[in-house]
Amino acid sequence: MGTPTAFNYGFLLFMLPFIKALHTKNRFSTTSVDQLPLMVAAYLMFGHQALLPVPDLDRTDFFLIIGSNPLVSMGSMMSAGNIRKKLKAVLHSGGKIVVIDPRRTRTAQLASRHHFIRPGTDALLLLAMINVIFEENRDAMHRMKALCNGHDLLRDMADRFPPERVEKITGIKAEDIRRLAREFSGAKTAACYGRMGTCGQEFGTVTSWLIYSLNIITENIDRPGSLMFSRPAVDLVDFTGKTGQGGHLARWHSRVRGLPEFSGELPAVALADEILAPGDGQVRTLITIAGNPALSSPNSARTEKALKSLDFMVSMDFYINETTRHADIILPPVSHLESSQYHLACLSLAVRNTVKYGKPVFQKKKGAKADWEIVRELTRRLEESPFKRMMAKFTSPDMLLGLLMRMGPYGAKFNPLSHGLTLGRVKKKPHGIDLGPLMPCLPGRLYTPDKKIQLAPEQMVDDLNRLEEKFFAASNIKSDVKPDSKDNNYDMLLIGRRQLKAMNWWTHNYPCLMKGKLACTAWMNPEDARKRGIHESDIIIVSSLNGQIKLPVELTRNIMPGVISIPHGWGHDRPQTRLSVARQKPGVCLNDITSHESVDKICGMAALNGVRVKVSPDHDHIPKSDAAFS
Ligand SMILES: Nc1nc2c(c(=O)[nH]1)N[C@H]1C(S)=C(S)[C@@H](COP(=O)(O)OP(=O)(O)OC[C@H]3O[C@@H](n4cnc5c(=O)[nH]c(N)nc54)[C@H](O)[C@@H]3O)O[C@H]1N2
Ligand SMILES: Nc1nc2c(c(=O)[nH]1)N[C@H]1C(S)=C(S)[C@@H](COP(=O)(O)OP(=O)(O)OC[C@H]3O[C@@H](n4cnc5c(=O)[nH]c(N)nc54)[C@H](O)[C@@H]3O)O[C@H]1N2
Ligand SMILES: [Mo]
Repeated sequence: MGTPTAFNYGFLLFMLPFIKALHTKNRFSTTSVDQLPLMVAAYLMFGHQALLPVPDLDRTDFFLIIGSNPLVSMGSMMSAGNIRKKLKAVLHSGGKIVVIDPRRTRTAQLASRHHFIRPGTDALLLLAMINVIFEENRDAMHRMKALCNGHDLLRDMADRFPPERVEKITGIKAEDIRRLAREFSGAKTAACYGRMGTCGQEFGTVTSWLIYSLNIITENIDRPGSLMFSRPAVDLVDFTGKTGQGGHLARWHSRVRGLPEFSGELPAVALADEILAPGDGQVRTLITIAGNPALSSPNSARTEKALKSLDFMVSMDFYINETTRHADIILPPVSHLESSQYHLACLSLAVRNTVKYGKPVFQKKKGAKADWEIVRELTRRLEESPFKRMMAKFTSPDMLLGLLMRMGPYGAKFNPLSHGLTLGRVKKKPHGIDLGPLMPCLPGRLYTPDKKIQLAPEQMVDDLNRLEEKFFAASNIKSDVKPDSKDNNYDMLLIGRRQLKAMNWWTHNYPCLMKGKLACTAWMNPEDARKRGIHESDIIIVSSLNGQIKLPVELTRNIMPGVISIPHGWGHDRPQTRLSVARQKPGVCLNDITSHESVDKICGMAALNGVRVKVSPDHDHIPKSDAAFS
């Protein structure tokens, strides 16, 4: 399952019965190339995978952004209208925004301050900040104690990481780390938030834990202006929490590589293994729904080889793209403008509680089906129980949504005199209804057995050994980063990039979005270019242990020396697709050079950032200004 499923309430509401009817343990989604570390951290610390705190942007005095670029992404796992306006408001009211990113992003340029960080070392920065806060008695544990468990252990762990120990590795000076720790803990209110940069790396889960911990030990959780929990009109956390579906970790492992399951899913990097490796349990049939794993999973060549080798494949998608071209059958859903909209997932991550329902803009054609209708029909045909078959036939997303809303925190329940929410009432307000600012809700909302926040989950504490091994192994005491023996001469670190006028891979076929300057170019520091004899607009070769790509380069001081950035979303040159617009400007696929082997051990999240690469000029290629930017 790809990411657009998360924005499709009809699909989300009909997904579970469908998955149950399939009777398979081989379920994969883009969660494990995206936000999985946050969900694992939330599950281990708060007891529920979807109890994810968001920054209370409207009221914060100090906003620390690590590895996210909300001015381009528009906020992720944090829903807010007009992010630019909200960030500016923080600054105008005397607040501060600090950005930690290997690239000086648009967000970093708007912020009060920016620090470059070496990719993949955020956990060390956070440990050092926590170290300073405890060391200088700047923590608020005397007030937080009643709500938490394990702070002594967290303190002991952080004890091992004073700023001086990590400054060279992270690239942030010890005095800057101390200042940041003091500012964060000293602010009236503060919120630290991390996203793709902190999740998509080898230590994504530990980093996500430390981000939450930094907020918690400084009493910046569940308090206005800090990290808070949304309370949406349809509260799936509440609903699934009560039915015991708050999450599971490592109940089973993938057949080939032994990667852990999380809440019924195996990591996306294991999909190709399970298809390619013969033996009992080998996957021979695949259903893809709103996903393009051929390009969006690391090591695309390997994924494509796997897709090609299947016995049978079905895709639910409106495009014949790099993935669906391998399908035997494509089930096309109606377009977004022909479906009604309700943001089941996004409203659970909103910086202010609101509710809104959007009616379809266009009537769908006769015989056309929405995703939920396709899934419902498939469930009906797969399901063995006559009762479930009948249920599948007579329900609709709005029936379920209406029911969940009535039962929800603002709902009318079944009291005819209540003024509470019903779907009918929400539909009458097409501009939406404001349900007010985020409200404190702890400890009531925790799902941990002891109703306390777990500050030192075993899995996280154990993983610090791997972190130390990676960066401080004795064999490597002299150099500040331990290079893997096999990729010694891969001397640059590759990170990704999102572009304003594209949504992952799938919007590159919209003519209006492809007009103008949007292009697939690498960004590199002039210092690194000079050392390699590379000039502005040259075609360069970027190679990793998994492959190589060639693309034009742009030189900019907005990127940390030693780091190269390449946007994802490109690589539309594969044969047999029918993406006529995307094909005209194919670009290259970043995942041709990322690795399916490099993962976060706790949960199997793919390390998409911090990939070791070699960069050289392409001597065969004579740059021809515009033509180079294909
Ligand atoms: N315009 C646009 N908006 C989008 C999308 C899109 O494709 N286009 N995609 C949507 C999706 S699916 C998602 S998940 C969100 C993602 O939302 P964000 O996470 O806000 O988006 P990114 O631009 O990936 O930001 C990640 C940042 O982390 C930095 N980074 C990379 N490695 C590291 C590291 O090791 N440490 C630190 N500290 N930083 C690092 C990168 O330079 C980058 O600036 O965006 C969503 N919004
Ligand atoms: N190297 C690297 N790789 C990455 C990332 C990165 O930062 N760097 N980011 C990762 C992240 S955060 C994400 S979210 C993934 C995205 O990974 P994917 O979700 O696999 O990629 P998309 O291109 O967004 O694919 C979406 C597919 O859904 C289809 N689609 C769109 N809307 C609908 C709908 O309503 N119904 C149906 N049935 N189909 C629909 C589109 O046509 C397209 O085929 O990529 C991940 N991969
Ligand atoms: Mo994503």
